[in-house]
Amino acid sequence: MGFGSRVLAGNESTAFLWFAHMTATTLIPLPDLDALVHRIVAETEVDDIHTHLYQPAFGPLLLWGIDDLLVYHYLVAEVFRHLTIPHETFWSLTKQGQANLIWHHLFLENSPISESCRGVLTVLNRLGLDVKSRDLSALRSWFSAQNPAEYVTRCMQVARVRSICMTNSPFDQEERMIWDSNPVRDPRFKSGLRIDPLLLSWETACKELAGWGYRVRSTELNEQTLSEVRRFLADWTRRIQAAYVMVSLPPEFRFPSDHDSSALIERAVLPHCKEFGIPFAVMPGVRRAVNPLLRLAGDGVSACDLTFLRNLCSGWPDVRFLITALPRESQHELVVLARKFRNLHVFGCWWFTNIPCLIDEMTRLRIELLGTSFTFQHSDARVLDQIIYKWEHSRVILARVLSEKYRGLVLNGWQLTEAEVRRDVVNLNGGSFSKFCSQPGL
Ligand code: FIX
Ligand code: ZN
Repeated sequence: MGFGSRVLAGNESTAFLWFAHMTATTLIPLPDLDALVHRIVAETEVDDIHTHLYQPAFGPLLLWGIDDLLVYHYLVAEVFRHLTIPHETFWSLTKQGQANLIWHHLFLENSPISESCRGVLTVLNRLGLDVKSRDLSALRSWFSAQNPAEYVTRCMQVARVRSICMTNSPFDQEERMIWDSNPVRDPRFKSGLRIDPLLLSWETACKELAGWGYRVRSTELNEQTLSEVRRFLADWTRRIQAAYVMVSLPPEFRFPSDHDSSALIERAVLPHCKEFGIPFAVMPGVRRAVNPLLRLAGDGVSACDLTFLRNLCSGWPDVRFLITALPRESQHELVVLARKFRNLHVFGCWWFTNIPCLIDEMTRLRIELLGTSFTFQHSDARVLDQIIYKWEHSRVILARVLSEKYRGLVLNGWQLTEAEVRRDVVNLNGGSFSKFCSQPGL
């Protein structure tokens, strides 16, 4: 079906889609709508608004290639279900040794049908590599011949990702050293200022701030300390050109409360976000280190109370809040909150919710209650190549859900142009986010 064809709703002669720029008279049966929506969703470039990737100038911080794909913490958690060796023995292996074990247990001894395993195969297949020979050494040779800078471009092209937002933490020593060397910015890579230690472990963070020359005292969250915290936030926001300030939160997080985080948020973070006109992104529901033996793979999820979000949105109507929540149980309440507060923008299916059955459920829920005024997905990729699978797997679901929704409109006699479908898809993949971030009058 060409662009600009006209779509008829099966035998419903009054219900049709009207595609713009077209050979206007071609009548297309409704079943073709599906293919068109899939194509538009597949073609439309996305802004990936939360990842753990870095621009190539950050050197070893940018992870990519087969071994990093295999030792992704999602797969580490899965392989321990099959291993009988002590955890420490696994950790004492080299990255390749760990990857060998993961390949053996999750790909050879069992079919790789979990979402994270399937993702590795999607990546390899879309890069044109042979997966059927199951030859890990051959895969390694191919990856070792790639040049990281060119490979970034290739992955972004294959994944049709236009921009990638990094997670940048001043509290990460390795990353700080790179910022200190004033890396030339790659315009495709945006920044998010990550401040978990500041809000969740104030005493330790305070010592670090003091060491960096800020006149802060951990015992007193007084005017001077809070204004120095604001100076710290301002310095880093300018330095990294942060698009937003970001924190992940434990299930028991409350606001307001008598925890240090409350004063820090109320008297430093929120005034800072207001002054710089940038959102505060909150990611609630993660229970860190449920099993510390698994290291990065050991975090879990617990139901969380979103009252803090209602309090933030209603108490600070002139601050914008971004949110992605980890528990499945929070998703309905969250979307209803977004209907009540225009300073709240929901984004992505985070981590344990980034699996097809929940992406499908959450996307329907969000579209049915919010239309296109949310951000459909973010990749949360830690390994560059993952953007290929995370976006492809999600796009298939978005296309399916959208196509069903449009079909319902057509059956009601609504007419719709291809340009309108493209507009909706753009909005769901970064357009609504940009509008939200630059919305005047908040
Ligand atoms: O807090 C976060 O940003 C999480 O996404 C990570 O901590 C987590 O480890 C992850 O990679 C999830 O996808
Ligand atoms: Zn993340």
